[in-house]
Amino acid sequence: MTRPTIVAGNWKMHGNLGMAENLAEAIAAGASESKAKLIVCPPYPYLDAVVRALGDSDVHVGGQNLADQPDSGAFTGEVSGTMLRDIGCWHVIVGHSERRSLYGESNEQVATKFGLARDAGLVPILCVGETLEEREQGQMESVLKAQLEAVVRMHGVDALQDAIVAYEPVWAIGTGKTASPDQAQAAHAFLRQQVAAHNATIAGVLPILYGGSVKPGNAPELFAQPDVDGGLIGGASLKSEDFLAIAAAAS
Ligand code: G2H
Repeated sequence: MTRPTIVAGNWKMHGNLGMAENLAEAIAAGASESKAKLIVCPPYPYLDAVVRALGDSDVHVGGQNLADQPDSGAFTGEVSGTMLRDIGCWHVIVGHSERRSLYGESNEQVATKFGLARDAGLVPILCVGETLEEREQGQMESVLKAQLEAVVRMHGVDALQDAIVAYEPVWAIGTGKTASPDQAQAAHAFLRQQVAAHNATIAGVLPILYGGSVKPGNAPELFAQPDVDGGLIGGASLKSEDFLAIAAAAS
């Protein structure tokens, strides 16, 4: 089963308007060299400028989060999936570990956001991953299963048909520690098996990205794993040359 390689940049809360525009322009200029499908996820205030800077390149834009409420209402500080779609986003990250740990998002809240993203016509990038403590206590599989099953329980497995999953072990995020290719492959294969238990066809085409200190130097070995379909890149997505070098690791 062949799946496209996807390389998505999560810019987190970094940069300023000029940096966002320059980064988007540089990525757009190099995108045609890449065999991977490219996505960038800037901070909310720069989304519109990045959409414009990317012009008619094939690079897609995504939000880093969306509200857990339907389209509009008195939800100060929130941004809906419909608003993201309205300004040209095609994707949105849901359930990043920083949202789960720093802002207390539960599996159910993440599943709600996942459904609202799809309702808005966005392709959700569902992040899952275990902490170091959970891994050391042998709970990796149960944690991943609970995070994934919350979505399947709420929306059915068909909801994973137009979605992306990103495995991001929390212990590897921004720490410089990357999961080894074997560790990444084991987690990705487990996630795919979980989906296959519901529907083997959907499992076969579901892109599962790896995230956690991906860099140009480790991307080729990670992306060579049979169940690793690309990466969700944080720190290294803030320099166009590094992001494009990671994209170049796609076969
Ligand atoms: C994990 C990743 C991007 P980094 O959060 O989502 O960040 O590559 O900096 O570990």
